[in-house]
Amino acid sequence: RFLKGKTASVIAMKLTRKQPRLGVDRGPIYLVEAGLVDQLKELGWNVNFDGHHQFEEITTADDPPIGKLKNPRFVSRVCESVAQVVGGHAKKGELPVTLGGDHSLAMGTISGTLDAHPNACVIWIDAHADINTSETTESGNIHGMPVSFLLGLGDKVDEFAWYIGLRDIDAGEKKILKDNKIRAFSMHEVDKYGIGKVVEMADLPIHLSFDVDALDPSVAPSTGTPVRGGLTFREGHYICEALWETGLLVALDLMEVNPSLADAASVKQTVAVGCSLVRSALG
Ligand code: 5AB
Ligand code: MN
Ligand code: MN
Ligand code: MN
Repeated sequence: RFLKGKTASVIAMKLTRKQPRLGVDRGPIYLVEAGLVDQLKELGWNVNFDGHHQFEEITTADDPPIGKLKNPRFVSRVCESVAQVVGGHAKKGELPVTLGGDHSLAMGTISGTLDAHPNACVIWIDAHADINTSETTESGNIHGMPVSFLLGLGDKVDEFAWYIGLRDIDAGEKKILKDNKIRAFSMHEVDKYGIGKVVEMADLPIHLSFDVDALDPSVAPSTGTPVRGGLTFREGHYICEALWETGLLVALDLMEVNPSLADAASVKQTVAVGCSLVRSALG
């Protein structure tokens, strides 16, 4: 309903400096090498491969922490350019699929989506809330903060976030969720109501930001911050399928695939699950 035709733009984000555990930048390369673009073509999409974006010119800059925030200038400038790339595709009526990479990229992807679809809502599938602020963060890693930064942008982002799959929330984050009346479905609700009920609620353009660590580590082991007790293979796919069926999906992020954090078999498994989630979300 919000797209013009069936064109997806695949944007692979290669970047390194944002997490202490390096390697998350290589995730997108693996996903593309696994044949994701051709797989989407087989599903009937015109695919615009927007290449592996690199940010070397930004990484060389001197970037000492601001307060607790690590690599703040780098992250902010990368996200700015991600926003332009995603927004450009979205405005043409395409469905941007951004592969990551560090989840702080979602500040860029979601800003881009909102440029084209100002009333879009965000569905955040994650083991974590990623809503720490520069005050509440203990790690200083910006991938734990994108949602609070986005909310901070103010009135543009009213209808903001739902969360599904939460099971590792910091104390400061819990308060933010409560104070902002953000609907969060933890694994407790997924167990209690079933994943089907939990996804039946959107009627706005949907930006799906899927952190692969929402899945159980037995399903997707190659990721930076795995937490036990996650979504099953089927639950993860069901969410993607159900969102596709709404006809409202306008953008997708698949984030936090990190091929440097596991043995070859686990990497292969995680990359395969990642591709398969994207295929499910795109029909
Ligand atoms: B991810 C933690 N809450 O703020 C923090 O993988 C973890 O994008 C953040 O969801 C995990 O550092 C970020 C402890
Ligand atoms: Mn996470
Ligand atoms: Mn995340
Ligand atoms: Mn992470």
